[in-house]
Amino acid sequence: MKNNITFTMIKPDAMENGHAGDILSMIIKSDFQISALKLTQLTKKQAQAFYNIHRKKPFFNDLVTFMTRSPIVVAVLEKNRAVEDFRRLIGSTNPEKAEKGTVRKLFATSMGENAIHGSDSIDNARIESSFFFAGWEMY
Ligand code: 3AN
Repeated sequence: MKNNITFTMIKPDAMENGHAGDILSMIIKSDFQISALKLTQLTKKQAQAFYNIHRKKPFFNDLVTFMTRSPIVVAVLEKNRAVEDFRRLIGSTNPEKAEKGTVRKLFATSMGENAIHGSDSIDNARIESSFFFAGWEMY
């Protein structure tokens, strides 16, 4: 696996509202290389495992229900300082606090339904990428 990667999901709200194309375009125009890409729909078990770190949080069940309700686009992205630059591109978890021009400012509807995921560290980027893609699917 490459060194400078991050992992992203275009979440059900953004998919349902027809924003996948615009979001992928923003990602590519921001100089991220797509290393892996697919459409998939999480099962309840997969969503619970992916968000295991949040299992004790009050929003956990709503998060699992939300993340399983529609297909999502998942991708591995490569760029220098990928994690940091991608977090800047997507904006704050709370769309009301997100900077102008960020993906969440443009497309997120609430804190729970916030359009997009971006890894918070390179270690998690590797774990999350491997959750969805086999080695031979990442270019
Ligand atoms: P981020 O996706 O910005 O890294 P995390 O990892 O803290 O945020 O949270 C994962 C996901 O859990 C968020 N993207 C959001 O969908 C949901 N979430 C986080 N905090 C809250 C909250 N206070 N209320 C509802 N949903 C939340």
